[in-house]
Amino acid sequence: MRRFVAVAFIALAACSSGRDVEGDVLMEPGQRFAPTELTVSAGDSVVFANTSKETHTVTAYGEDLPDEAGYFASGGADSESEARDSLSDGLVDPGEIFEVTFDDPGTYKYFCIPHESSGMKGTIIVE
Ligand SMILES: [Cu+2]
Repeated sequence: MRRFVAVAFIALAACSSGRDVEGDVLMEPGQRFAPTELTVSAGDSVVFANTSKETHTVTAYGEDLPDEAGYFASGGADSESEARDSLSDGLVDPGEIFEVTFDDPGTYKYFCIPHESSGMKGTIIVE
């Protein structure tokens, strides 16, 4: 039991500067998406990975979506207002990912609900 506690402590210390998880767009320490703009091809999937120690959401701005496109948000909400109303459902924990497949060309703007006012926003361009 003592040994288990010691191992757990080391694991926490190793993560102090952020979480080791891979993705195409990172939710980085400092409340930002990186890169803030990413261009992909229609049909591609984009993995949003939370490499910070805070929880975040990946939430589409509903009004800015291309005409044909379906709405997307971590947590599976069907609209921006639903996503905002069910914030806790959409939270992506540190070390977790959220994946979206973009079938329709266009520009997709999105944000993190808790950190929208801090400017935590991004854009996916689908060609
Ligand atoms: Cu955030």
